[in-house]
Amino acid sequence: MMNKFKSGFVALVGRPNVGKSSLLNSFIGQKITITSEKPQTTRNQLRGILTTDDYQVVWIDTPGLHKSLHQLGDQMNRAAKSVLSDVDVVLWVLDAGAGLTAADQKVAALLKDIKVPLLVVWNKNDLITPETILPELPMLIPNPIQRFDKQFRVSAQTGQGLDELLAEVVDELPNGPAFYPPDQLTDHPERYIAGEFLREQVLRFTEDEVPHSIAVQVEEMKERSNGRIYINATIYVERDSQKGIIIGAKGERLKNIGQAARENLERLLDAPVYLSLWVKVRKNWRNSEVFLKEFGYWEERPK
Ligand SMILES: Nc1nc2c(ncn2[C@@H]2O[C@H](COP(=O)(O)OP(=O)(O)OP(=O)(O)O)[C@@H](O)[C@H]2O)c(=O)[nH]1
Ligand SMILES: [Mg+2]
Repeated sequence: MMNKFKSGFVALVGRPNVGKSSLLNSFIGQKITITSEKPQTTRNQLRGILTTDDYQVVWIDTPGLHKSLHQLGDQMNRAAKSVLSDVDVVLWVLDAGAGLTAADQKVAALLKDIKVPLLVVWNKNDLITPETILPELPMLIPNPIQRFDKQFRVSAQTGQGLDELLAEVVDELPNGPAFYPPDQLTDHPERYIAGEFLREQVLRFTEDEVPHSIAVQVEEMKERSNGRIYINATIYVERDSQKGIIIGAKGERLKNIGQAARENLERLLDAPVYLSLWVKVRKNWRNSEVFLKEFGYWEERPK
């Protein structure tokens, strides 16, 4: 019998906050990448792997493309752009509720010359009525290689339209063997995801510059004989004043951050989790190559 198994890499790209990470989690059926209502949540590429008897789709979540103000932003944009030359399909994600923004137009300019199928995905379709006519994408029409006429209206939140989009994605994939074992969900170790789950809660519990000024390092993650998983992590901030904000009065905010992250971690690891959290200052780390490398935000891949 001929082997008709299909496999390939599918990038989710777009401006910040359109729902790229939410879509990846919905496709995988489990939370592996973090999401938040604040833009610039995702900082690295992360692969989410969906395997069935017939195909393996390796979804690649990327940081939202934006105008960067520091070296961290440069590295994030680099991580998002570097994916484009290396995948079988690109999904350009837009926010149906927001329409076509100036930031989307900048993304479009980057996508103009890519050489693989590009599908336009209007996410957050639950925010508009079915009658709403979405904007045309005139800047893309001149390119004959692309299939910009293929636009999808989906909702990561309700699941609407995802099956149809998945079918189209699989259709575009080449025949070939799986890249990962069928039970593997992501290319990142649990320790990395644990740090991200903590960062996600710091994003939720803080405002203004604080959420963007933090990085999380998991120093230790160990299963003890009682079946509990002990996680020792440090939240890094850029200024002394931010340290106080994270900790909060009588340690209340840090406690809330830990508690919320622990719930997600227990779901991910399927075991009780004990968290030990520290807060430290790394002055201006977002503009330091040394710290960006230490925190895993240095994009080594060629552009
Ligand atoms: N109503 C609605 N909200 C959504 C949907 N998908 C995502 N969101 C919300 O939109 C916000 C941004 O979602 P993310 O998945 O973090 O967006 P992103 O594109 O990954 O953002 P960056 O990582 O910053 O580039 C979050 O508050 C999500 O809950 C959707 O289908 N409908
Ligand atoms: Mg994201």
